[in-house]
Amino acid sequence: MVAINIQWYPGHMTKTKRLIQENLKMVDMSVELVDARLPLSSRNPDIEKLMGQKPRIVAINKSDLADPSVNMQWEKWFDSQGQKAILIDSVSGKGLKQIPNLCKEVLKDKIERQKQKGIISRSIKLMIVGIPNVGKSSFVNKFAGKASTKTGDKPGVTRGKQWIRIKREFELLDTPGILWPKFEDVEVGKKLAYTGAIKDEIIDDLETLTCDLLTFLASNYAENLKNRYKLENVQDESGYALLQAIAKKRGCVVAGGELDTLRAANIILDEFRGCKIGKVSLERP
Ligand SMILES: Nc1nc2c(ncn2[C@@H]2O[C@H](COP(=O)(O)OP(=O)(O)OP(=O)(O)O)[C@@H](O)[C@H]2O)c(=O)[nH]1
Ligand SMILES: [Mg+2]
Repeated sequence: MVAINIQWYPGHMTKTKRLIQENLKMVDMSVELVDARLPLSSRNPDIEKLMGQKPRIVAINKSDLADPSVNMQWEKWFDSQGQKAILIDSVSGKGLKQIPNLCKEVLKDKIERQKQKGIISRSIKLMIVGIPNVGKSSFVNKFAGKASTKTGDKPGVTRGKQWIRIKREFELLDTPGILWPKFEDVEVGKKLAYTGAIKDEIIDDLETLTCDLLTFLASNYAENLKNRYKLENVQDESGYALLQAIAKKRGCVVAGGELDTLRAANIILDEFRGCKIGKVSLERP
């Protein structure tokens, strides 16, 4: 079984929680980013508590990496929960054009009240929240139309808070990602690890993790797996047999001819994260 070191709760995450609490009063609403491949597992239950009654929209990011038909189901699901949600891709910018109107819709009453008080041109302050590596800074940059904040393909890039002003109409507060201290549900932890939201360094067994991913792919995305690694049959194979087969195909061998399954595991995780195995959704509503 894959174990994730739950002792891991860096000090900067506690700091981030405090940062969110302290700045909440200053913002009008929040945009919570979730990962389209795992919209529920990538939601931090702490954020729910931290945000309280603050108006919020959910931006289902990285939709370009997830299964398009499942994406649609998620958008509908959030809607059915009374939560405004929108599918976006912060790299191409798809869906981002709708964000301003969505925010104004959510804040309709507040804007109306301000108008009556004679306040008209005040900018809308948005706090961008979400787990590490979900694409918060990329979202901010794309929304701003310029690179205003640092991004990176590993968790923990943004450290402090950062305000970015956008054409007087919006002000965005980028925040560092926060994860929750305990992964009570091993499945949640594993899915986060597949996508790279949890650093590989704190996962005790990358090979077992990869075997579990392969088992999932074999039963849900068999064709993708077969095509990528030129495999004949995947459905009846164990995760470990698949890992070995892929190690062989990719020439992952060490001196003496033994298979280097750890190297193969790293390749597979990289390719999964890079969408080379195809658009995959790890959970459905
Ligand atoms: N394919 C794809 N990649 C994305 C998308 N949004 C962000 N990324 C990539 O995801 C990685 C993380 O992006 P960041 O914007 O740094 O994520 P973050 O949430 O700010 O991360 P932290 O600051 O570490 O919490 C980068 O490699 C981005 O290019 C998206 O919609 N689609
Ligand atoms: Mg960031």
